[in-house]
Amino acid sequence: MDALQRALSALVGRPVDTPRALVDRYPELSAIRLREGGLPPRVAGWMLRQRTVSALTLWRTIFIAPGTALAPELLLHELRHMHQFQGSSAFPILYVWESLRRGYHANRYEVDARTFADRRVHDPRTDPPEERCNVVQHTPTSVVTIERFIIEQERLHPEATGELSGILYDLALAAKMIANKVRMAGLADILGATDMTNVQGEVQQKLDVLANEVIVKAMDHGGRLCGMASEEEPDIIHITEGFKCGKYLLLFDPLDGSSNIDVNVPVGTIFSVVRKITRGTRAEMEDLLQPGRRQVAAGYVIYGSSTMLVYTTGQGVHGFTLDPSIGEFLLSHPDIRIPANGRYLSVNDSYEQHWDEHVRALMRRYRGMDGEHKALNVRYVGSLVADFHRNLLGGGVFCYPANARSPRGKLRLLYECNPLAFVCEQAGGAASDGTMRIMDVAPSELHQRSPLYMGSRTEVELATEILGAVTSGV
Ligand code: AHM
Ligand code: MG
Repeated sequence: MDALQRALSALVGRPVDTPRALVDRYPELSAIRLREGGLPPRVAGWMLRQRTVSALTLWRTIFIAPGTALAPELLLHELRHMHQFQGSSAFPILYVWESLRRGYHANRYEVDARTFADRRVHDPRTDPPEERCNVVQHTPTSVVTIERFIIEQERLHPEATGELSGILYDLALAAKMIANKVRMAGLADILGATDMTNVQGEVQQKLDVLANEVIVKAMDHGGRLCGMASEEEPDIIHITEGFKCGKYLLLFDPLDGSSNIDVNVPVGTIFSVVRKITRGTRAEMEDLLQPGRRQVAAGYVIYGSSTMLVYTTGQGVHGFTLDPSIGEFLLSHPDIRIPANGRYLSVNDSYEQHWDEHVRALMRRYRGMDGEHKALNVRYVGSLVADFHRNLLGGGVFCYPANARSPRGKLRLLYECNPLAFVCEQAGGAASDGTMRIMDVAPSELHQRSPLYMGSRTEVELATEILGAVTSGV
């Protein structure tokens, strides 16, 4: 056994943990797997006529040469190579080609990785999160639209094909159309549309069904998606025949919290993008049932006092506010960081009688009833996007525990938990189902439900501690 382990370790190295202090400071490093030793760094070294290179990234694994210090610059640099890998499976070939053409130091992938690591390490925004997040000041003649922002972000990725950016534009358009419908919802009665038939003689649809249709129609013809799944539909939504299929899939909840519309409470759209993993052009169930850590983009739109779109592609979280006068989403909240400690607790405690004793104990801790934890302020809108958005900006924890009536809770893993967990982790927070990191849960069905504890890192860690969980990533 020992001999086998030694042989394996000589080939693929041995796993090492990413230092906790580094993950705390750079939460994005929780996405990497580290191995020390093995053949990969040596083979890469031989190619460069050295004994070894200090680090080499292959897909999600970073191989470190023995004795290499785990400096943040190095790990962030390699993390960037991991993103480049995710952007194109042809990355190793493109990398070698770039090195031959421009030389190792001028290789665009190297320049990009150096800039990324350098900026992240020296950017003052990486200091411990403040209670307030950044808000952009636009001048009367210069604004950053979502389009400009996406293009500028894309330039940082030499390997980007523009397809993901296209998906984000199309989603922004769908969001504007839905925002428009939501704004008009209160007028439906006045305009006489409650008899199920509108002025054109068309049957009036419920807003969530309408939002579903808006998104499907905005997304199905761009040639970037090969399929979709919606909380509103039971099965895979295939791309209509005649339209080109792409390599991404979109999962979404078109109008979350839609029962709140009648009482003028904010509602939202939640979305998640994953890459196709099966062969062939049509989406398969396997493509949709991927764990959340494989998401390449995710976000939400909140239709509140203003409409905001917040998204991540794994490079931080950025928020855009819709300026209705020009019909554009403008960058308003760049690089959102969630405060490490919570201020708010969002939970529906009318289920208390159905919770188990551990959940009750956790809620007592959050309320400061044990005399140890600072009491959190309870705020529960009952509209996930609104509750999450407030906690993201102000610090807090959103909980939807399992209970005796709903043993898996209420929220859907693929349409609600995973996308918001990706946003939350990218903002420096955490998300758990009480026993494990949400984004590591392997889904087995499209409409699977999951308990959810999500928000400021300290509060989610308390949840996993009290619920007796062995966690990864939180
Ligand atoms: P929906 O997808 O049917 O709209 O339900 C999801 C909503 C969430 O927005 C919200 O957090 C939750 O349901 C509220 O549920 P409850 O009323 O059980 O607290
Ligand atoms: Mg929902």
